Amino acid sequence: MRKKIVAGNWKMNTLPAEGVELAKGVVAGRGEVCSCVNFIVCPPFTHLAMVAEALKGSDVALGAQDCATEAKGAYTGEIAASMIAALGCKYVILGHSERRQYYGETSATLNKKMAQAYANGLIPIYCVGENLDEREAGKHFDVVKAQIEEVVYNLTEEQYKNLVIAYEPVWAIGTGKTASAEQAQEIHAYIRQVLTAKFGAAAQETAILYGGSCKPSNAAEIFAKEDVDGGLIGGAALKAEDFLAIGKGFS
Ligand code: 3PY
Repeated sequence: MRKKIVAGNWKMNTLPAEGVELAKGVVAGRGEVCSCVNFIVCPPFTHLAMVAEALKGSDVALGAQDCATEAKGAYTGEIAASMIAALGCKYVILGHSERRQYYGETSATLNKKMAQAYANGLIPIYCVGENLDEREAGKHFDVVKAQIEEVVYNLTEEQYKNLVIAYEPVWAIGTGKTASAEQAQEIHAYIRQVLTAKFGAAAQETAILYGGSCKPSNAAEIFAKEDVDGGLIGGAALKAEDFLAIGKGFS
């Protein structure tokens, strides 16, 4: 039985006090959603300690949105995986398309970040997905395959057991466009096939999340698909009510 996960990627939104209120709202309403759903919130780095405090005593997990490629040292402005782990993070989002697109993250960068995450006991939420041109050219399968082969295939079997994948079509991020449930299932099944080619039966246990304008009105239809194990949620994660409603999308 695969984990059902609803993870909120807050991106560069909320001030610390607002983030704490949001986290408290998630904790307060969490009981209304099946305990089988694993909620994760990923606030900006600056809020991690305060949000960790707000989550105390609940089963809502904390994640960061990124980590550095290096363990420590003279890397001005960077945040090490050990630092976010020390603040109580269990997860770290890596390879989000905004990081790939605006900050030039490549598979080489992401291999280093993955190594740092594992060295510090964090579970990566590794993001893959194609842009609009790639989708229109019918290259989406090749794109996600390469993103997996170049990074995930380098993991040991032990590391692979602690991995979450998020499929986020770039054309559906912040655009209001969503992949149809059928499009999501098609590519999630393909991702699982690519994972199976390397990791065998263990790929049946890997949670593959859908991301990209996932909201209360479309979550249930998408989550009903066999290979969709939850969502990585952007804008709708900024309102506790909507975030929790997405969790109710699991039937
Ligand atoms: C979105 O849904 O916009 C996201 O990018 C989630 O990571």
